[in-house]
Amino acid sequence: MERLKWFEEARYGLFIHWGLYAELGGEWAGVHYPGGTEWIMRTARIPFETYRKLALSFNPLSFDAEDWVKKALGFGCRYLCFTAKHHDGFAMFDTAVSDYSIVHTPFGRDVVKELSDACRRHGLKFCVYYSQMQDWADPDGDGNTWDYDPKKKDFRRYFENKVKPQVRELLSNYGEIGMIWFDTPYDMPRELCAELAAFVHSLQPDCVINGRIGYGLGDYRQMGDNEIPMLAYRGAWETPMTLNNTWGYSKTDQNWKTPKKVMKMLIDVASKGGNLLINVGPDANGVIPAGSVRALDAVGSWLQKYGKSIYGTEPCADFPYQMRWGGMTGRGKKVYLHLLDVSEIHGRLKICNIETKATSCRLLSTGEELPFRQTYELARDEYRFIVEYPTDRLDDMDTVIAVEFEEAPVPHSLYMTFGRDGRTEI
Ligand code: JFZ
Repeated sequence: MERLKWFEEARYGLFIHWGLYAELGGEWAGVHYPGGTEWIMRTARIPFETYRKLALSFNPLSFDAEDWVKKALGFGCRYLCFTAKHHDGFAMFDTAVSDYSIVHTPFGRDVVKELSDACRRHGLKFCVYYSQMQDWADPDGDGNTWDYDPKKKDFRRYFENKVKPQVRELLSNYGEIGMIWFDTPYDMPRELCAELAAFVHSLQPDCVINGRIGYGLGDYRQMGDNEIPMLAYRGAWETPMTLNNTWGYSKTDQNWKTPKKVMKMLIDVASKGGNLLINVGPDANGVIPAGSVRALDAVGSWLQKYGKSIYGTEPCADFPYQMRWGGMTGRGKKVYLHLLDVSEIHGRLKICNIETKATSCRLLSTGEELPFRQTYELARDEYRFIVEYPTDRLDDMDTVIAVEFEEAPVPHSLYMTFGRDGRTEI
């Protein structure tokens, strides 16, 4: 699908969860609520008339769209997805639907406008997150059972009076939107989801729609939060991932994933043809937490050197052996071996059952040729690819070996039954 081309090339995006909930940082009435702090209105059952008062004090004077976009580029991200409206119903953009929005706060500025303009200035694909079913500010939205009687809810009215007008505003007033990232469709009727998808493409035909529009109506498959499939799904897919344990800002959660852990997941996802959408949750002043910047800057530095082993890669074949040493990415006949943990291999990497003939092996960092050999063991009916690498010149994050094959490598048969002469019968 043509509109997915940029998405599949990108492989790595930055998710930004930012809204009124950043003012609370996971705490309410002296109680800290673990998990997603962006859910605090619901987790703490805060009445809407109380929660909305946060808008009277929201004034993130440190917010700087240019800084966020430059950080995203430094992280090596190729797209940026921003929460235009999360489940609390508060709009981080100028909307005619209600005054429950960022322009009716002391801050008064349209964050979506400033971010979309900055992304366009720097060639970063701008995308918006929109919660199309849950809306705890609206009696006809889903999820607020502590202020409103669910039996009186008229979801179609919510859909017509808030969802479609705001989706129209987002896809009409902010230039090209690379993707709209819908969320938690729950039991939204299929025909409404289909109507919404058609509505999006009537406004911007090239706008990618994520999988959480529901019923497989999206342009790609969406994994659950922090979930990576064991095997490669066919077609485009994406894993949304937190850096700590919450999407929104937390005053206490400093449990950042290490750069190496983020990289390992990025390699794992890319090896299966997926995208990683890694998240940051700026604080009430509009500052991205330093711990998340440090982690993502380190991954960005690695991508600066080795990005060609991630961006634009295609799913690798499923080889039959665990790769405890790291992972394999590639495109066509070029394969990148990512040595993340060499504690078990000591200068010699063996990969079994690659039947395709290799023509060269190089250290990606220096281009130096590495010795390698391929053998076939009749008695075991096993192909062996062995490459030797210098143990004194390893990259502490990830040492990448670029292998060129005669054609895109495929695994030897996975279904072997030995016949009399020791050969396989397939
Ligand atoms: C949803 C939101 O509720 C959450 O606040 C955040 O925005 C996240 C990115 O998306 O959370 C989900 C939605 C779906 C699943 C898990 C968490 N799922 O399908 O497993």
